[in-house]
Amino acid sequence: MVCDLDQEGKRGPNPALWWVNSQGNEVKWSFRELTDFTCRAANVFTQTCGLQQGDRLALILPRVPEWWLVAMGCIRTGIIFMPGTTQMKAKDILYRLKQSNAHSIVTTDALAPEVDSVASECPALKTKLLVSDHGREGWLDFRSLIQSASPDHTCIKSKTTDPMVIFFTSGTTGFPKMAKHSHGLSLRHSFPSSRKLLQLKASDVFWCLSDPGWILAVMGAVFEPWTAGSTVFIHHLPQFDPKVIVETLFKYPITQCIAAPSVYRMILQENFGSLRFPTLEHCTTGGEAMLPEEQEKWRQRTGLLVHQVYGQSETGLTCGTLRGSQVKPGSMGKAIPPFDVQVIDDEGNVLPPNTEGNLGIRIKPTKPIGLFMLYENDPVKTAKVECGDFYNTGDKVTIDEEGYIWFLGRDDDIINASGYRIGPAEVESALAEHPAVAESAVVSSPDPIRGQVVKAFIVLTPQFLSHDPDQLAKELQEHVKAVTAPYKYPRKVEFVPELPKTITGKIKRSELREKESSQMQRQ
Ligand code: BCO
Repeated sequence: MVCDLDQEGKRGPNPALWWVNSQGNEVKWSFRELTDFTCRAANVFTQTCGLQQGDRLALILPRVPEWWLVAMGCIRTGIIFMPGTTQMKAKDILYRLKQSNAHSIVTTDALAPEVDSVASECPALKTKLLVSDHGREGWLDFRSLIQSASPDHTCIKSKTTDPMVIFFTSGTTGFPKMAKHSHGLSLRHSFPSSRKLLQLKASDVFWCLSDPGWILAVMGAVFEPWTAGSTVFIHHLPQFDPKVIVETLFKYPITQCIAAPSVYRMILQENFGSLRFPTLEHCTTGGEAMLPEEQEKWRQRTGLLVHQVYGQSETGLTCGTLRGSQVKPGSMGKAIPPFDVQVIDDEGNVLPPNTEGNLGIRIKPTKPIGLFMLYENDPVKTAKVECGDFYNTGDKVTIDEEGYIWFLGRDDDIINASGYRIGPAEVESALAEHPAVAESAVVSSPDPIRGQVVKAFIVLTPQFLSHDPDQLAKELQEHVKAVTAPYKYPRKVEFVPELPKTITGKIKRSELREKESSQMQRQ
């Protein structure tokens, strides 16, 4: 089990965690130290904070070593942790705390005021833990508590079916759903079928570039590497900068990395002299689709193939191209057992090879280990994604005769912008708070670097009709960045006199989406 980090001193000599930042600071923990610190974190939660198995804890930290202590401390105690990106604003945090009835939150200086501004609306919230070098009134100081806590802790005997983590995931309607996973999510990474994907060894230094708010980081920066005894490499990366990534890959002995396709594209777009990294052996990508030409360009520049994986917050690693197996550029590889992945129609019938349909994961007669349990507090949405004997991902794919799966897109309103899953309602609701917006419709628009970007079609209120459109577009973008997580802001804005609607008044987002796609194709 991942929690037995030290395995009685049997781990290799390499650090378990290696954290660096651009100021030259470094933290290296052995597996023994990590066991010690995560036991201390467990004791802080249960003894100091009075948290119990099944309680919920919101974990909103940037890439700092304490993130790993909190996550592992929760796993040891059975406290359900809920990772979230530090891009969140007060409104996003309030929604999460209320929906989940969170008992505790761990965050940083930057977000503490946002939490304080909404905490009175969250009666279940009992403890607030701050990861900082400074104290703050009403907050417990996580760093000093870790120093004084006992390193003796007995890990709970969790069942595979006990809840472990909740990911908030955007849907086509409304606000994010809570995809609840059991401890089976971590267990699955120890299955031989899962180990074949990256074939990590104790000597590997593995860098997952995803923000720790997403499932990709929980898998790629915790379960995958630590199950193998590899080093988890972390760069603080407060802002994304391709130059820092390239320098890091030259400077440190990183052997494997995983990042969204947009990261690879943004590196390729820059004029770097050489991309022949001295120790990098294996590259993986996930979160959005990568085009064959992009994979080929990366191979030409680095000499390395990019291996695609596919998954959702609901499913974890679902398919991928195993290390050492044939890479079919543009394909996201084959199903990873125990998932039985099939292409299904809307009734759950299995379709033959090379036929477009939905990517389905068989859940009957037995739900596979590693698939989410349910959407918390939402039986209707949980039932909606069940389709015959399958969980319906809603992603359109085909599968070829050899079992390779090819992503085609979605036919609903979800936007996948540079690996972020964004629901239109979240952006439309943020826009609606601005006095200039009478109505808006938010859709995806194709983008050569980010795959897709958020585009907002906006009907203005009469008093703003005479405003300078460029300036107003900028103002609305800044407004969205200020009221919700900025990754959702509309990178494109178009003012329109009216929105296309059905007879019943429903906005026809599909019409706007198609208009965007055909316009981009013509360019
Ligand atoms: O581009 P702009 O500068 O106009 O705006 C950016 C940021 O500058 C800005 N921002 C960030 N923090 C802010 C802020 N503005 C105000 N206040 C703050 N506190 O907001 C915009 C954020 O957009 P971004 O995050 O896309 O920024 P960026 O820097 O361009 O990053 C590019 C990527 C590629 C690094 C980023 O998009 C990214 O990390 N994408 C990957 C996401 C990911 O990991 N997805 C995986 C999900 S899990 C999954 O899919 C399952 C797979 C198995």
